[in-house]
Order: sequence, then C-alpha cells, then structure tokens
Amino acid sequence: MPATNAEISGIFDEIADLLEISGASFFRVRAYRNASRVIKDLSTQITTIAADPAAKLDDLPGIGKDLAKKIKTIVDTGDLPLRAELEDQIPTGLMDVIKIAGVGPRKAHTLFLELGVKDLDTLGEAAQAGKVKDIKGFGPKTEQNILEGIYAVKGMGNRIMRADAEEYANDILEHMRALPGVRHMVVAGSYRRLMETVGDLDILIACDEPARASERFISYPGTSRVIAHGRTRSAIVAGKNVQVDIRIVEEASWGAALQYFTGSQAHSVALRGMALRKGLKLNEYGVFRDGEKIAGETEEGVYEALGLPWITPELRENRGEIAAALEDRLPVLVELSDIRGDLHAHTDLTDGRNTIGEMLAEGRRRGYLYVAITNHSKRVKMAGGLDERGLMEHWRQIDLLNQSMSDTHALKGVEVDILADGSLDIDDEVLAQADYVLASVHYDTNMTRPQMTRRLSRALSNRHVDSLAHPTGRKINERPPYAVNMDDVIAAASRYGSVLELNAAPRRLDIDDLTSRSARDHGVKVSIATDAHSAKEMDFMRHGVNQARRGWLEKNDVLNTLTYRSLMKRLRRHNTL
Ligand code: DGT
Ligand code: CA
Ligand code: CA
Ligand code: ZN
Repeated sequence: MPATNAEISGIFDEIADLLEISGASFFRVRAYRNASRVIKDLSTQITTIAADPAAKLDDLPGIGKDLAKKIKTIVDTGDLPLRAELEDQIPTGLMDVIKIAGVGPRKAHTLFLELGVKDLDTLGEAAQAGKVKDIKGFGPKTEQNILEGIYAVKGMGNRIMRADAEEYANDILEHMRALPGVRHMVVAGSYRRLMETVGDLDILIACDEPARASERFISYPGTSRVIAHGRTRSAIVAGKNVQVDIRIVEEASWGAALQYFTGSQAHSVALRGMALRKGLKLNEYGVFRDGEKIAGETEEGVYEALGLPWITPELRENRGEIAAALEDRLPVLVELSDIRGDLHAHTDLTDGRNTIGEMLAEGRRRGYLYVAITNHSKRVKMAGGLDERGLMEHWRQIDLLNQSMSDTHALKGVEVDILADGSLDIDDEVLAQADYVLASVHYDTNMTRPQMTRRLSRALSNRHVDSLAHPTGRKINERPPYAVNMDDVIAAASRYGSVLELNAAPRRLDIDDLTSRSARDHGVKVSIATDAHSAKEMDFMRHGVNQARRGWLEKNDVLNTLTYRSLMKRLRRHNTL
C-alpha cells in the first residue's frame, strides 16, 4: 500500500503518462499531472490526514472533491482502477520508449499510430530504416537521438564504467586498511583485468582478524544497502548502483584465490583443463597432486605449477594468452611510462578550457616531448570550430610559442570533420600546413554499414590525414558504435599508412580491445590520445594505456611512444606519400 505522498503522486503521474500515450485529451492528462504535483508539494503526509477522522482531504490546498475521492481509493486499495485499465490497453513496451530522452508520451503515441511502434525493438527497427525522421515533428536529429536513446535505456544500470568504479574501489580499500593485520588486499575480477566496464567489484582480502573484516566492510560509509553479510563473504551496494563483493580468504591459499577470482572464467576453465591433463587439480584453494597441495600461496606459484609464466590479468580472456605463454611469446605490453606525448588536445580557442600554454605545461609536467593541439574545424559550430583562416592564425601562434619552449613541442594540429561523403571540411592546401591531422565524424551518423565504411576509408585516403579519431563513435552506456566494418577501416589505414586513435576518454575508449588487437595484427599503429578538453583531462592517458594493454599492444605498436624527432620524420614521410 502506498505510504508516502511521493508514491501516491507517482501513481497519478503514471496515469497521466498512460493517458497521453493512449492519445487522451490534453485537459484530461493535465488534470492528473496537476494532481500529482499538488500531492508532491504537500507538507503533510496524506496517510496521516486520511487516518484522522476530524481532518478532511479536500481541505488541503488544490484538492477538490473528485481528487479527494481518488486519493482515498489509493489509500484504501493501493491503486486506482484506471491505471490497470490503461495498462491493459497499451503495449507495455511503450513505457520503455518514453524513458528515451526527448521522447515523451505524446511522441510515443505518434510513433504507435504512425509506425506501429510497440517497444524499444520495433522503434529501433523503424529508426534504423529511416522511417522516424519522416514523421511530422520528428526529423533526422530526433531519429539519431532515438537510436542513441534506445541503447542508453537498454544498457541503463547494467555495467559501470571502470573509471567510475575506480573511485569506489580506492575509497573502499582505504576504508579497509584500518583493519588490523591486513596481509593482502586486491580488487580482483574484471576490475583487475582492466576491463572498460565492470559488473561488480570483487575485493579479496587475507588478514589476521578475519572476523572483523566483514564487519568493517559493511560499515563502509558509502553503503546504500547490505546484500549479504557472512563470515567469509559479504556484499553491499555502494553509492547508487555499484555492487561490491568481499571474500575473506586464508593467507596460505591467497595466490589460488586471487587467480580464481580474477578470472576470466574462460581463462580459468582453460587452466583447469591444463591442470587435469597434467594429473593436477586446480581450484580456489590451490594446485593439488594426489590430494597434496603443491602451490597456492602465490599467484606466480600457481602458474608455475602448471608450467606457465605468470600471465598479466588484462590478458586473461582465453584469447590465445595461454598458448603464447607456453611458447614464451607473451607480448611485452605498452606502459604509461612509454608514452612520450599526447596527440589529441583542445584549447580554449574552441571548446577546451585551458590555453595552449597551459596544455603544454601539463605535458611538460608529465615528461612529454610533444602535445598535438587539435582544435575542431568549422563544421563543428557548437564547439566554435575554426575555418581555414582561423587555423592558419592559430598555427602561427603555435609556431611562436614553440620558439620560446624547448622541451615540450606543440604540434600544429586540427580535428577536421569528415563530411557525409568522406571528404573533409578544410581545404587540402591548408591541411598540408599542419603537423598532425586528426579526422573524425560528428554528424550524419545514421547510415548503413557500407556507407559509413566507405566514408571513413575515403577520409583515410586523404594523404594529409594522419589519424582517425574515436573511430567508431561509441560512448559507453550512452551511444552505440556506428554501423561500420572495422576490418575494412583497418585495411584502409594500412593501405594509406595512417593510424587509428585509441581515444582514452573513459566513456569512449574507442577503439576497443579487440579492434586494437586487430590493428596490431595488420601492422596498423595506434595512437593513444586523451581528447583532453582541459589540462586535467590529460590524465585520461592511463585509461587509454589500460585498454591498449587489453588489446595486446606493445610499445612499438603505439605511435606516441616515438620521440619527437622520430614522430616528425614519420609524419613528414606519410604526408608526402
Ligand atoms: P563482471 O563483474 O561481470 O565485470 O565480471 P567478473 O569477471 O568480475 O565476474 P564476477 O564478478 O561474476 O566473478 C569474479 C570472478 O570470479 C570471475 O572473473 C571468475 C570467478 N568466477 C565467478 N564465477 C565462477 C565460476 O562459476 N567458475 C569459475 N571458474 N570462476 C568463476
Ligand atoms: Ca566482478
Ligand atoms: Ca562478483
Ligand atoms: Zn577531439
């Protein structure tokens, strides 16, 4: 039974939504919306008044006889019959459709009438087929928003961006360190494997007073709900939606537990199969031969018992790492300290927050040899994109600045917009003056796979283009990748000697791990670049390096591990191809 005013108000709101979806008159819908607002704004709880025989509901401000009756029904029965009636008439999937930003119940009604849209899937098909934009009051921009909105609604709350989870991970570890005698403590699972998103966090701990570990854990101040509370295992929800598991293990089996709870499951299953073939048994307590424990205290020991070198967690996906380990050809993965510069940065001349000087100073603080200043071009009006003249003037400033700085060079760059046909919005003669040209797509993204593939490949065929920025356009939990054949794009990059960007912004991480690996296999270099819109965002580099490591990239696969001289030599050669 609804207890609070907020819940009663919610019922009126839902009825208003349902009425609107079903095409009810404006006045009828408005009556329910008003009721919802009046109730939400009341300073007294309705249930208190309803329980008091001396008080009357219709004495409350804004509540007449009719509404008082409806409220009484809700208080007595928990609902209004109208809600169930409407729910019977209207496809339930339309309630998901109105969760899309910019699609209210009114628009949902139109989509239902015009296109027979019943739920997110039928809406997605219609939008993909370009039918939505032709409806009166919709248009191409709404169609695009809808495609992205479907993706966002479907992905809502499922997985958390690693960078967001990181804040909780560090905070909880900090909280747990107050425990006496912590021997080992690690966040295992997908988090340790450096995945771009995590389903939940898995903390593993070995300590002298295990009984106190669970208590300490569930007393974490950021806990919004305790899911489980046990002696060796507990779970909480931290903040709004970050589930955190903790497992308290024996120090003697630390290595085996760490291996087990780091996963991935596919990797561990493969290891277990190997163990069996060797007459061994592997589980979360150790490696056993004839019931006798031969390893388990350290993770290295576990791998060694199986005849393997230790495999770094970000490779543990059963994607060939075990065979590579057996043959002693595991990649030597790129590290943050290998990075010599940032090849995608914006300044306050367009939509960035800091000056060129400030971006360079941050680069120098990081020990970088170069920072490519890559502001937007004219097509990206919202960001104050530069036209040909603006760019030439901008680059003159950069030349001047470089004369007064010696250790960190600013590259004269641009992030040129790729038009729908794959041509660029800045003249070739001007692009020829740049040190570094990024090309990227910002508009007209709802095209077929072959169209988008041709568009990106054509952009790469321009000899002034050095790199394709955020190649698939995806934003985690927000926007799906373009329909594009990345194999063909990689082939084009290889043909024209250009590189693909691994955009290090945590919500982009574009290209992903598998695409990085494919680029590497085809000899296409990857540039790990932050797309920083402030000096602070240059710290995104570490997220990009994490993703690159999951993609098996080594130092030599990454363009911005080159020194300034080698980079300039390579870029000049590329430009005159
Ligand atoms: P997530 O949380 O969805 O991002 O992915 P993980 O990999 O963190 O998975 P999670 O949290 O369900 O479990 C943590 C680790 O525990 C997982 O990576 C491997 C291990 N694990 C969980 N369930 C099983 C299982 O049934 N078999 C095996 N071999 N390992 C498991
Ligand atoms: Ca997990
Ligand atoms: Ca878990
Ligand atoms: Zn950018």
